[in-house]
Amino acid sequence: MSTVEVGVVMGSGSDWDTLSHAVAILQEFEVPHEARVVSAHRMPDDMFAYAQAAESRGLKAIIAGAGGAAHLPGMLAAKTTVPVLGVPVASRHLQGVDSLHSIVQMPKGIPVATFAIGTAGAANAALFAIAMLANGNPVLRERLRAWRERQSEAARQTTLPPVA
Ligand code: RP5
Repeated sequence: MSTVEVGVVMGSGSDWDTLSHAVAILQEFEVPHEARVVSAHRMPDDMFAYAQAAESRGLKAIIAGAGGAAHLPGMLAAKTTVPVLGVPVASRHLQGVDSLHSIVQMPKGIPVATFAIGTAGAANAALFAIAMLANGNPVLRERLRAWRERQSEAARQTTLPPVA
């Protein structure tokens, strides 16, 4: 039986530079996860199968990243009630604004939680998935609290360069 709790899927191998930032966070928090390419338009049957099996496989969240006409998160969300966290990937021509609009503008009834364009969005999607899982997992909650505290301390320690 699978122990995967968070699925990270992306429309293309070219999205990996972005979505790897989500995977890095999941690894750091030791959250069981998987990462794979599930293209909405190049492998639509696989995409439907992935979404349809998500709940029975025990997935608690799906982080889905795509660029351009980024229909992957919305189509996954249409086929499962497992929460879908959408990450707009920066596209070559429109720098990801197209991806953002494609993912965030879901019509009423099928929500996709949409994050920032690019690597910050990918990392934050993972942190958000962890925050959801932490509702029922005190160990994960403590890891998240400690991670935030380290981040705060790093910000406190910031030294600014002299005025030029
Ligand atoms: C989308 O098209 C992918 O999510 C990717 O961001 C974009 C470009 O894909 P490739 O042409 O690089 O495979 O489906």
